[in-house]
Amino acid sequence: MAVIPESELIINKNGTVYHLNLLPEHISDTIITVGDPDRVAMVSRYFDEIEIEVAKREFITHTGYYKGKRLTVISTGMGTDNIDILMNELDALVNIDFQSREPNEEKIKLKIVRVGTSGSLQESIPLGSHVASHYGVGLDSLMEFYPLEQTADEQSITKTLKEQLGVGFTPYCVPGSKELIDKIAFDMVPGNTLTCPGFYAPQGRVLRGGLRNQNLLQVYQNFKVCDFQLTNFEMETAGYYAMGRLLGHEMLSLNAIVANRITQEFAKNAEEVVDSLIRKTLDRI
Ligand code: R1P
Ligand code: URA
Repeated sequence: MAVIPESELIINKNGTVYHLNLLPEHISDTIITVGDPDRVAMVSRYFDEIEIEVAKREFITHTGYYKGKRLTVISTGMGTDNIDILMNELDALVNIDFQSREPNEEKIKLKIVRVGTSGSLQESIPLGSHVASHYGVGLDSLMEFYPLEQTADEQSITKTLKEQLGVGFTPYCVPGSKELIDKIAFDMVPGNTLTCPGFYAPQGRVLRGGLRNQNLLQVYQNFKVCDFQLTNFEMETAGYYAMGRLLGHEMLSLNAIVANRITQEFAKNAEEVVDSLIRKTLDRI
């Protein structure tokens, strides 16, 4: 098997992977990810014991035990560019031998669950809901660079969205893990999550920068292919799902709805909505 050069898989002097700053033994195969670095402690405060705490840039990692189960929680910051780094480096930690710089013959499948905040695109999904992303639809450019394969149904969704948005790029569409949905999200609102490359104009928000497509929010809200509709948006889910498909990991994105863009409300108890999603996830993962 090909040796991966030093410039491609960068290993720090202390043997840790470049951005995450972690050694293979620092992580569990079951991982909760969050966008906000401060949310890591909101998860690990429920651990019986914290074994490892590592920080570099926006990637804060705590590994410990919750009711006897070894879990890792990592923050990613915002956006799919960070998910590119997170997923490649987590995969390298479990599937590449750092001594020989060769991929291991036997591949480890990680279970990765995102616990994030999100805005609702439907009046029927109110503030405080917990939405499980059955699909992630990406409007970001990450998958322009990977050989992602998509089914005919997935391609029909992204082709229609491209036409309706009138954009020059093709979105991508990938499902989450059915096993993780059944195990963790069985009582949550089933949804299809739009992953946007920004919080303002890409999500139809106007402060002073303006908006090219004045009907953007309506296009998202009314988008329909057979029974496929968009329920909510955020900034990472589709990147996770696509990288999970490419690298062979099991992925689930869970969304605490803190904004409803149709009713134009923002949750006054956003921390509580996130905390109850954290507790559900910890108990079921
Ligand atoms: C924007 O406020 C951020 O919140 C959402 C979006 O995906 C974006 O990262 O997720 P997190 O709360 O997990 O960061
Ligand atoms: N996160 C987002 O990306 N959008 C929202 O509206 C709320 C949280």
